[in-house]
Amino acid sequence: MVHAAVVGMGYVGIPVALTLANSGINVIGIDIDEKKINDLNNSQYPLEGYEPGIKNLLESVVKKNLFSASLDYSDAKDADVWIVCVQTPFLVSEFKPNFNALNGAISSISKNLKTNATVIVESTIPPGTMEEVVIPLLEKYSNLSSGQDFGVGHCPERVMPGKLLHNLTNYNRVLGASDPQTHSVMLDIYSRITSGELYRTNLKTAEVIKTFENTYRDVEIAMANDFAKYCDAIGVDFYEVRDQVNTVESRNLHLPGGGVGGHCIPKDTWLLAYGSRGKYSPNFLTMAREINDSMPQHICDLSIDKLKHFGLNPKTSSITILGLSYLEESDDVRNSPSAQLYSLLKNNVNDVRIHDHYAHSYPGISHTDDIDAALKDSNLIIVMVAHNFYRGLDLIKTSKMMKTNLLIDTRNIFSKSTLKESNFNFTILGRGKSW
Ligand code: SAJ
Repeated sequence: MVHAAVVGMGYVGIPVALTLANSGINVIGIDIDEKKINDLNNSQYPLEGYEPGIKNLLESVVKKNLFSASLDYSDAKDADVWIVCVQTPFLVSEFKPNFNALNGAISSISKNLKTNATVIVESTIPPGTMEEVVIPLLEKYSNLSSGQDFGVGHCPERVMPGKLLHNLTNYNRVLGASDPQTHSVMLDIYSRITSGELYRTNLKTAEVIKTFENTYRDVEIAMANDFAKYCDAIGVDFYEVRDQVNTVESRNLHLPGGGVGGHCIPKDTWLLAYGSRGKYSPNFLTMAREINDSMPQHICDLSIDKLKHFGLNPKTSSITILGLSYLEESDDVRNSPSAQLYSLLKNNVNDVRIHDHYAHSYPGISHTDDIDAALKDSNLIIVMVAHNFYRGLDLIKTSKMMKTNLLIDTRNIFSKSTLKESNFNFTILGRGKSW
């Protein structure tokens, strides 16, 4: 094994490249972003977010000359293994995946692929993509034949921001390939990376395992959201119900919220649906996705109704959204439900503010990390993210800072008694309202 190349220096690619280099083989990280390349070569972690251990690991492998980064695929033309970790977004309005990054990576690899090399895709892709898109593209520019002259594998990523190295070095992994030689190369690679189990299967099964894995979670969350709206409609406390239901073995009701964000859950159901190529429409699964997608609109409707109920004109009111990240205790804002809620509210409400003390920036949204500025003279607070910081807010002080004491808690972080003691007129998603 001479060396490996990892294409896509993002949340997936960087940990893979550094962990692989740390196992003692030379790794080149390839990306199209020159700043990222320069940062990496200067041992600067280029992504936002706190990832335990990653800065030290980067410094160590750069110092040992085991890792370097480049814009140029030809720098890796001697690579024995190529690992592709680029984004694969889905265009819901057109019901098709955006393969620009994948096609770009695979075409460039194809022009630099050496005989007997192995190409492994970690990106999450619709079932059928390896055989119908990746292999033909690799053969097109390399004039090599898959199976004879090079191997192809699919090892779907299983990352979670904030726990990148931990998950990568402990989680089980699925190794999809169509020949034993490629499986043995993948076993060598991934046994260097993780102590978890390595399960061998074929390419399409590996694609389905990953898309099912996340679709399953999306459906679990959609169930919680639909149950919560049902409970609000008939005046029952969803959280009381959930506690009792979850005492029954093999029940695991999830939590409702203002939406489902992140880099993978919002798109993987669509990738799965697309992968059946029209042979089957998983309507139940896509309906669950649409329920989760509708949550920011549901919260927007609750907010406007609440303002009007208390005689306030939305146009001249002020709303404070607490939380911009897609997940508590994270600075990751990808597919942020709060950003979607912000856009919906801005169509109806004059002054919409977003507070977050982790998130750095979001295109088109200027949020603040000053909680007092976010709350002062506001009419309505909407808790969208369960950051611990919000649980510690002095609600009596907060109540006095506001013009009117209206509050919508989508993450059930405040108890009803605390909210009542602080004179808030509140709605808790799934737990009804105080007015
Ligand atoms: N969410 C809810 N209710 C819940 C759980 C989550 O509304 O009960 C929302 C979150 O607020 C967030 C979104 O869903 O906006 C996604 O949350 P997540 O916990 O699933 O976080 P992700 O997107 O980082 O999920 C990743 C996924 N892993 C991969 O795609 C490889 C997911 O499959 C994992 O279960 C999750 O990490 C994990 O827990 O490790």
